[in-house]
Amino acid sequence: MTLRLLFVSTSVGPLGSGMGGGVELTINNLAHSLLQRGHQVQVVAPDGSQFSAAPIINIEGQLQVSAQHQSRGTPIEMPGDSVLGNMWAYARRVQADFDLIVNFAYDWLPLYLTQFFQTPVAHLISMGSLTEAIDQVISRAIAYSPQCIAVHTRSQAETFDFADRCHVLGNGFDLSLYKYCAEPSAGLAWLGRIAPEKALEDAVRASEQAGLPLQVLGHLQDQDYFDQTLSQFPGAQVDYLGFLPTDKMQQVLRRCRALLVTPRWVEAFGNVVIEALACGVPVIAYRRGGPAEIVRDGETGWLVEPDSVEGLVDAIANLSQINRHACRQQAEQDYSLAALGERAEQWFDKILRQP
Ligand code: HBI
Repeated sequence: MTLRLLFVSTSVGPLGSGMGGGVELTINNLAHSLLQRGHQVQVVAPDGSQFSAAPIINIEGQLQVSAQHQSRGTPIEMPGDSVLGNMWAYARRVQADFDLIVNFAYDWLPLYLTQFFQTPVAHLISMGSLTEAIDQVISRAIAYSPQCIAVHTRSQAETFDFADRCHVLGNGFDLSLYKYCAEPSAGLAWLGRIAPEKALEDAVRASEQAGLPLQVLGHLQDQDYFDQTLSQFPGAQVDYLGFLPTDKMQQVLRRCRALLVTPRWVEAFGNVVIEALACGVPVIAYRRGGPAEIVRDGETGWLVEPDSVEGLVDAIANLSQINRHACRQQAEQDYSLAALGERAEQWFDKILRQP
């Protein structure tokens, strides 16, 4: 059965700006995978969004404060002319034209509104547990609509006390965008939003100790943190290339010997891990969160004791044991658009079959 789907985007930035981090790629990939299966998709997003995969409605208003720097007790805050409020006012107006509404914002409002909509609302939760208020409102949404919550990995689900009530969706990518590279010609890579919870400093220190250059790509969210990291390791050879669109990013990534993934927090998934594997690039990651569920230790990369820089350096020294073709094969087996589309349809079916 073809579904008419309304995607309501993250509230922290326009699609295409990089401010939404991994959610931007997730929305793009999920739209592609469902369009390929004959469903209709329309996207609602903050003004200034760029989106090629499906028709997009740009909504004005003030962006939400990013949740990942809030402490557990932080109360919900909404700016005056909230883009989140405006996006959901639009969704309410058009809900009768859709079979299902999918929310991608890690925010209180859409979760709270679940019970007030006639069209079923589904939520793809993009981070682990961060605040009491969000945990409580997700539990309330599950009480009203038991199948409505999906996450990316089991370890992300485990950060919530309703772990067994979440669908684990993984993620999926248009692997044709990532060109396999059998022979690396560059040093190491680090990819992601540049902010303290991503612990770029560990990758810089490890590259300095390994005597290899480090190419850094991603949205520069915290300039002070970045400056402080570079000044801490004057001997490191760090090249910051900015936030690049997928094609330009993979042209850099594919030539690298390995991607270093150094999350200080429980990374919900780690889109960058799949992007590296798709290029044949081994992944060296802390054994923490989503990346630890994805990387096959000793086969498609190395899993390292969390926060151990010497562990990263040892893994870098053992890269020759990793077969780059096995990395590409893993991406094709588990993380293609077809695999994601299949898992998403199963999730939607369960929601739509609820009494
Ligand atoms: N914070 N309030 C809020 N809402 C979001 O949708 C959000 C966020 N912080 C980070 C974020 N989304 C994404 O970058 C991650 O979920 C990937």
